[in-house]
Amino acid sequence: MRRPLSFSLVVVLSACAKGGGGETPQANHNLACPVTPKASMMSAIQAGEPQDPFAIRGKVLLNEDEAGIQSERTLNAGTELVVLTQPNCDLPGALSKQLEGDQNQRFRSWTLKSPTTLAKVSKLAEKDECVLGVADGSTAYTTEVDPRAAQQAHLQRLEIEPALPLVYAAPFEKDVTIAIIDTGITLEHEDLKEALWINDGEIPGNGLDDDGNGYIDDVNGFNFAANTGSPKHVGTWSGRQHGTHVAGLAAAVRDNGVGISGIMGSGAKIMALNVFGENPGASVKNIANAIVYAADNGADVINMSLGGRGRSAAYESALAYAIKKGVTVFAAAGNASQKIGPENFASPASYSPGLSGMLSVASMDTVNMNLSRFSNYSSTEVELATYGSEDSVKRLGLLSTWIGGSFKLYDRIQGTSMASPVAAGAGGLAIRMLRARGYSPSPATIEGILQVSAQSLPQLLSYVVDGQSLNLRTLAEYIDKNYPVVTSSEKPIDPGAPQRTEKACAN
Ligand SMILES: [Ca+2]
Ligand SMILES: [Ca+2]
Ligand SMILES: [Ca+2]
Ligand SMILES: [Ca+2]
Repeated sequence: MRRPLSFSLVVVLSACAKGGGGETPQANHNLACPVTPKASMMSAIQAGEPQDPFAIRGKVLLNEDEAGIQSERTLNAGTELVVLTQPNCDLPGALSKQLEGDQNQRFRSWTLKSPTTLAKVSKLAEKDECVLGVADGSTAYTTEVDPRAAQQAHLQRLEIEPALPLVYAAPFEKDVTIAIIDTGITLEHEDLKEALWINDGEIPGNGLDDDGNGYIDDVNGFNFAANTGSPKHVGTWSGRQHGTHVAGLAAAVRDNGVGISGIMGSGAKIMALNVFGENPGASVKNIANAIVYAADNGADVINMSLGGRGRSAAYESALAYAIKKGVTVFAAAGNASQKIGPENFASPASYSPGLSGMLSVASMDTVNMNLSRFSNYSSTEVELATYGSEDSVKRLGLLSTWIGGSFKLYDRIQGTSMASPVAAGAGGLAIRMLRARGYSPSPATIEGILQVSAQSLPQLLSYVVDGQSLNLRTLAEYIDKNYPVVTSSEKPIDPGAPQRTEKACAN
């Protein structure tokens, strides 16, 4: 069930199969294609002239033929490209002197140290006498399974395996963008870097707001606390690990043979919005600005694994704005083991009952499907429960991505902060599935579907509306059954939120 990554061997090889004519090597720009060199060699022999069989002066191609015009495509730092060089070239240029690998090797690797665009790579390769072309690199893995997915008990409890074939049954190009409003994200993390949202209109590191959205150098998101273009975690405070963990639960890359699996581990992009900076607390101003940024820059889902006490009109208006612009919002219910609601108002979770298109999320233990010991609750105010711990009595959390460096790359923590991105990933799956079927679901529709398709668990009835517990199989089956593929060429429509009476029962 391996799906292509953004830079995957699968993509390159499929391009190869399509371009396999081989009669005119100049026209075939795919460097990974084994047909081209052979064809080229044949014509060279026939012409009786000694010629480098790889000498196709087409340069830089990075799968343009697969995805159309994409010279503005941004390539993240850490991206690995494969460069085809002249044999033993002793005129190293700007690109070739940065290559890794033995100089005798024709194909060498180039890892980008800073983000750049495809157009810039093309220009660099064009000027470099030693470079014949550049292709998308990728790593081929000996296994297609994420090695630590077996340690993610919540994936089994959510029945993700039977859900995924239904979710991805219909092909669909556009990724779902999930904004993580949190403490920042380890952008170079091996299991997150390929899933980062990229602001195509922004040129990195030039000190300019190229796309005119009001934020300078916001390539993967923004740091609202420090007012910088890098949303990476900063400082030395312990909470800085939080955002990376949350992001991995929602959207760490699935089936890449590395680490864990996010709930939406394919077809998702993570927009990193750091509202904490180096502070253990985030201001409402920064959070409200981040919500508006997500809405204005194409997010489909917002996750807020954060909370405080009391109301703020800034929160309310920012949340209403985002939902109106089509963003479904998820918020952690909080970890005080308290009943929340109008008398004990938890911000932003307590806005959820009043907003169709926003859900607050309580936490459950995977070990027994009970409410986690720490989780806030309310049978009228908290709209969904899902896993945020494996065993909250033993303080055993969920495994997800961690910041690395002198710390682990994967670790366990627990909280409603973990349950919320699990639900946000499920929201992303529902959006993807409905869009692929020709619909344009509103946030209210997504909230309704998540609630109606949830399993009602008796042990949760006192804690969550209707005891609703997320289950990905029942979610995907519900959409499959109730939203047939629309083949009309008309503009996609919002199918509308389902009626509560349609609610599925647990079995
Ligand atoms: Ca900008
Ligand atoms: Ca810029
Ligand atoms: Ca993975
Ligand atoms: Ca709601």
